[in-house]
Amino acid sequence: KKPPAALAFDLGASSGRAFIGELVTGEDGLKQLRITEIHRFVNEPVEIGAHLHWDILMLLKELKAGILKAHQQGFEPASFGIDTWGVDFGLLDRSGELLANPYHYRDPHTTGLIEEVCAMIGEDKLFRESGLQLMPFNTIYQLYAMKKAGSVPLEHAQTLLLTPDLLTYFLTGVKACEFTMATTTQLFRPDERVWNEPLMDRLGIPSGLFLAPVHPGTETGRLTAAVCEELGVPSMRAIAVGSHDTESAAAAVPSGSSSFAYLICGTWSLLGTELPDALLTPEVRELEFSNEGGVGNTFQLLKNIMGLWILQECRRKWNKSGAEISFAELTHEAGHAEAFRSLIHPDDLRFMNPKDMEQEIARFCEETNQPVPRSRGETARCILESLALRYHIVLEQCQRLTGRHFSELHMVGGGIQNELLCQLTASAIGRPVWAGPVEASAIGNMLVQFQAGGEIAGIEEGKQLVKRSFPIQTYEPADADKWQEAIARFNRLA
Ligand code: ADP
Ligand code: LRH
Repeated sequence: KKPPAALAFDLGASSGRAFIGELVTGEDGLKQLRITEIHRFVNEPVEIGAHLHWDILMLLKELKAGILKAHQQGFEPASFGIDTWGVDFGLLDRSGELLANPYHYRDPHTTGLIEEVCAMIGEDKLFRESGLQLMPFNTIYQLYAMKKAGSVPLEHAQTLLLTPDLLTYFLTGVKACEFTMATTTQLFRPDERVWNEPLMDRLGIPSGLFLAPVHPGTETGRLTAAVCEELGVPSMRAIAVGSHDTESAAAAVPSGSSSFAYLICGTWSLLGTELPDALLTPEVRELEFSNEGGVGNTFQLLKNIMGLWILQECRRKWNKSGAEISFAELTHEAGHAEAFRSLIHPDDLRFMNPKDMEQEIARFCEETNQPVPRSRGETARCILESLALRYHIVLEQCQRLTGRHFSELHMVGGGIQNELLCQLTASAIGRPVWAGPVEASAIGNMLVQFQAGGEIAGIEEGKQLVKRSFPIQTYEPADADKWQEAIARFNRLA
C-alpha cells in the first residue's frame, strides 16, 4: 500500500517548485515526512511598457507540468495546495475570465500612494484596521493606483482572486479566498476578521470584488474534468493551505515551544514570532511590524526585510555579461572578501527596484562616506553583513514588542543554503541559529493538506514530524567585539 501523499506547489518570487510529501514509517517505527522534488522552474516577471507583470499563464503551465510529472513518477497524491508570495491578484469578469495580466508587486504604479492614502485615512487608523506595515505594494495601494488610472479591467471586474486562489481557480473552476492571503491586502480587519468595506468605499475600491475568506485546511474543489483529460491524470482535491508562502513557512518551523523567533530567508527576509492574536499597539506601528494571519488560527508578528533580493538583482546584472555565476560561487567570493568594509541599510526603499542594484549600493556607500565595493565578492559581503545586522536590530525590536526573550533564532527557506549568511546572522544576533528546513513553505503547505485529510492531528504534530525528518544545522556566534562595533556603525547609517 502506498503511503499517504500530498502535492505542494510553492511559488516564490524567484522560482516555483512542486514537491510530493509522503507520510512514511521510519526505522524507529515513528511517522516521518519524506519530500521529493518533482518540478522546479524560474519565475521571472515580464516588463510591458512602463509596467511589470507576472507571467501568470506560464505559471499555470508549470503547475500542470508538476501535476503530470507527479503522475508519471508513480505518485498518487490525494490533494494539492498552492502557496505564493503575498498581495498580488487577478481580476475576473462576470463570466469568470481573467481580465488582464496581474501586476507584479514591484510595478512602480504604487509609488507615492502610501502618503496619499495616509493623508486621506490617517496612518494610525490604517494600521489599527489592518495590522500591517505600510508597504508600497500592499493590495490596497495597487487597487487605488488602478482606480486613479481609470483602469478598464477594474471597472469591469466582478471578482478579485489573490494569486494562489487564482491559480487554484484555473485548475478547479472554483473561486475562493484563503484567509492568510486576505490578511496581506491591508483591506482586511485582523481584529474583527472581516473585510474593511468602509475603507474600500472611502478609496473607491469596489467591495463586491472580495469573497468571504476560508481558513487553511478547507477543501475548495477538485481538478476539473478538462484538466484531468488534458494531462491524463486522475482527479484530486484542492486544499486551501496557508496560501501565503510566509505563513506556510512559519507553520513548518521546527520549534519545541510556542514562543520562538524565526527568520524566513528567500527573496524577502521575514523575521518574527507567532502570537494567538494580532498585536495592534502604537509601538508595533512605530516599529513598522506586520500582523499577518497565519495557519492554525495564529497571527504572525513579523517584519519584511528587503532580503536576498538585493543579491539576486546584483547577480542578474553580473550574469548579463555572459558566464553565469551561481549563488554558491558568490557566497564563496563573499567569504574571502574583507569583513565590514562597507554597509548598507537594506530596507531603504531605494533598494526596492532600482535600475542597477550594484550601482545603487555604490551610491549608498558614497553618500555615507564608505568605500565602494570593488568586486562581486565585496558587494556580496556588504549585502550579507548588512542583512545580518538588520536581523539583529529587528530581533531586538521583536523582543521589545512582545516582552519575550528568544534564546535562539530558527532560520528556514532557500537562503539558508548560504552558510555564510547563517554564520554572520548568528554572530550579529549573538546567539545560536538553528537552520532548517530549506523547503519550509512547501512543507507547511503539505502539513495543512495532511491535517485536512485526517493524516495528522494538527500543526503541532506536524512540527514534530519536521523535527524528526529534516536535519537542523546549528551556527554559534563568533567575534562578539567586532560585531558590537559593526552594530554601532550600522545604527548610525539607518
Ligand atoms: P523565493 O521563494 O522567494 O523564490 P527561495 O526560498 O527559493 O526564494 O530562496 C532563494 C534564495 O536562496 C536566493 O536568492 C539565493 O540567495 C539563495 N540560495 C539558493 N541556493 C543557494 C546556494 N546554493 N548557495 C547560497 N545561496 C543560495
Ligand atoms: C515573501 C512574501 C512576503 C510578502 C512579499 C510580497 O515571499 O510573501 O511575505 O510581503 O512576498
